[in-house]
Amino acid sequence: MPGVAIIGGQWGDEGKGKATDLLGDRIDYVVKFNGGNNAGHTVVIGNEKYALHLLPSGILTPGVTPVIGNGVVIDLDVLFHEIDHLEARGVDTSKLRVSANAHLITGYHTTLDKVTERFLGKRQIGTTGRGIGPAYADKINRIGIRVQDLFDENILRQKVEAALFGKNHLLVKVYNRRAITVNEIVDALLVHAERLRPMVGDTSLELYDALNAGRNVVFEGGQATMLDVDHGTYPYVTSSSSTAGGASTGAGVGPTQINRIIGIVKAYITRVGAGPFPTELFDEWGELLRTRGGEFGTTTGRPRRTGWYDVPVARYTARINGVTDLVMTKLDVLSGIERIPVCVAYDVDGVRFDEMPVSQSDIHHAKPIYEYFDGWTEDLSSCRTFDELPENAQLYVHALERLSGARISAIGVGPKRDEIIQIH
Ligand code: 2SA
Ligand code: GDP
Ligand code: MG
Repeated sequence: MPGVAIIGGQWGDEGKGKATDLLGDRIDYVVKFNGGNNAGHTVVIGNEKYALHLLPSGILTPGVTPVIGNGVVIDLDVLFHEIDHLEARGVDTSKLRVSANAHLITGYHTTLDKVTERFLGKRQIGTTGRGIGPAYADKINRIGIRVQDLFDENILRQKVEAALFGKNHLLVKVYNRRAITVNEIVDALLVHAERLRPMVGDTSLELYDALNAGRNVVFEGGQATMLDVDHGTYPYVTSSSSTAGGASTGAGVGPTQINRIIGIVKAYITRVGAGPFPTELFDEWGELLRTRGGEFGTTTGRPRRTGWYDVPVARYTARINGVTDLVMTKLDVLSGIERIPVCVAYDVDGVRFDEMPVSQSDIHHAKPIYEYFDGWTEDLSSCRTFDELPENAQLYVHALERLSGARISAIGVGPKRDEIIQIH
């Protein structure tokens, strides 16, 4: 502490929500800096299970100030639905702060996301259909609608008009859909303006002041390194910066104020949506990981693709993010597997790659080179210290630590808040 980033180290769903929650008692602010309601973080507290999409998962810890940073794209219907849902379950959301510079997802973004995917056919990305890509495209194209635009109807109307220009042509002529009117979008946005107003501010300045006052701030990454628009398996990526650098731009905080960068990795690996995945399993082992690990999307319920731990991915994550330590989740899921394969390098058409290949074609052709580790049969969920783990589980963790190039500071042994072994 004070500035800690939590970053997905694989293709998402590593258990970032749980890792953020783990630091809960010591944190003052939790900032979501990228993505939108494509994210899905599941946190289990006691017998209660919470699925969060747009709100940072730190909102579940009393006293924490949750922040939606400028790098996020916000669907206001979803935001208020999520707030109402949490309030109904007794969670206090009154401290939520929202950046005036965050962009808004509107009806035309979700429509475009869905129709474009359909028309891509075999080249589909497998998006979550939440309008994420089109909203970021407008941002980069400088025709996005920002939170602050809600508070001047004239400006809002002009901006929506500019954003719709061209889109209606596409929707009607290419995709055979009805045209979207300026009025319907403006009305749908303005419905939320007054409720949102008190939450809106200069969150970059608020975080600057907080960090300078010695407050502990967690920057909670959505998606993951391999889904980052620059560093992931492009074009099979999300449209935001989900690596550590994104925490700085997406929250408006200088990089030197982020002191610790925690990469979250599973003891195996999953992916949702399309795109290359070298260790993917299509056999009963893949099914076992999916069933045991509960590998179904938090947002869409889609079954996740599953595979063995991938060292080149972990090494890449450690490098791209400047990871200070790794948290490894879901070690418990591997109990009962006699010999656990770990991909230590790739074979690309006869050439060995110890590091992630830079060429997209090479990543698509990469075949895993496996090393095998003896497994264990014990249930790990009650282990709370490293020494309590079966010897082979200890050896597995030590081997992955050595191969991945970053120290492992905690190990997840179950979905519950306390089912974790803290090493450092
Ligand atoms: P998008 O919707 O434009 O961001 O989709 C682009 C790619 O990014 C992937 N993506 C994700 N991968 C894993 N988990 C995500 N969130 C949900 C969860 C997923 C769900 O946490 O469980 O519920 O299905 C997430 N969000 C985006 C997506 O699969 C595309 O490959
Ligand atoms: P996120 O997107 O990275 O926050 O991860 P998700 O919440 O989408 O998916 C991770 C899932 O794994 C959730 O259902 C968690 O409750 C669960 N989980 C987290 N850590 C562990 C662990 O150590 N063991 C087990 N069995 N489940 C875990
Ligand atoms: Mg998730």
